[in-house]
Amino acid sequence: MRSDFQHLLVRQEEGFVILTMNRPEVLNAFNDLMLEELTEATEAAARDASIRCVVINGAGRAFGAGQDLHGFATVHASGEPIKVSEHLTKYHRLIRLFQEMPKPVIAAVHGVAAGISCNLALACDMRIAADNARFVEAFARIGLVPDGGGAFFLPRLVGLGKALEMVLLADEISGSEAERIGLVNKCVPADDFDAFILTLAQRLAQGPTRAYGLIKELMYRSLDSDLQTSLQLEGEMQDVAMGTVDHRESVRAFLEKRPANYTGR
Ligand code: LHQ
Repeated sequence: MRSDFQHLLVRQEEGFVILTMNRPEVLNAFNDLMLEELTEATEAAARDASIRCVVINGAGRAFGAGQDLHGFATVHASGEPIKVSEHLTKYHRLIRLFQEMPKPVIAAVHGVAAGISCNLALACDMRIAADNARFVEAFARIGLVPDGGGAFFLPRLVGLGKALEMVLLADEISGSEAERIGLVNKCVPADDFDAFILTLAQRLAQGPTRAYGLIKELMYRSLDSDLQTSLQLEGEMQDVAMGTVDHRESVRAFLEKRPANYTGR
């Protein structure tokens, strides 16, 4: 994977990659280039079979502050009619990549995660927060609706009532509160955060990657399915999972009373 990006750091580890949004002077607010670079690197990570887990985080003191508002001021000043929906499709591509890549994607959130940065974290498979994390569905603060899949993911994670409270009031949610309401999987002390993320990514990268990909597909497709469709799908997915090298290896390992050695095949 190329790593000479302007606003993205790429740290390649054994079996996983950490993609770090890198515009710390504006709390990693998105400009067009950072979005393009994150999308390109995510696509490369999705394609690369040697990468079995992807971590997304932010440089400096934050995860991300949403869309860069400086660009908004320029657009408003131009007096041109504003059609942001086309621009949003670029974020939608990234969200679909997170969902569709057959390997786990972790959002590692420290400091503030606001606006579309917050919602990109919600589109990842797992979210780990540092105890200094601040989640803000900032949209209503500037008279906008939640974008970046927020209306889809947020109520599914925290329930409709809490989701509406978060988007209507746009108040900050701390890391510990985020854990309590199910917005994140775990809140970790800031001092232990980097080590925790590395250990988790390593664990997932050493797991049964084919099964992880099938699990993602089954779970995400079931969200929009009726029971019968989901039951049908689980059978199809299990047929595939039963044929994987990792499944056979894990059964052998169980019978031989030793840890399984998953190769992701
Ligand atoms: C920023 C930003 C920022 C530029 C901090 N832009 N500079 C809509 C339409 C289309 C496409 C995609 O998405 C969207 C949805 C969106 O995401 S709209 C944007 C939503 N985000 C916001 O409204 C957040 C605006 N920022 C804030 O409210 C605060 O900065 C937060 C609460 C994030 C952090 O507060 P503090 O920790 O007190 O930091 P700060 O305000 O001092 O910010 C530090 C610097 O970062 C500062 O620059 P400066 O030169 O004064 O040091 C800010 O201007 C800059 N910054 N967010 N989105």
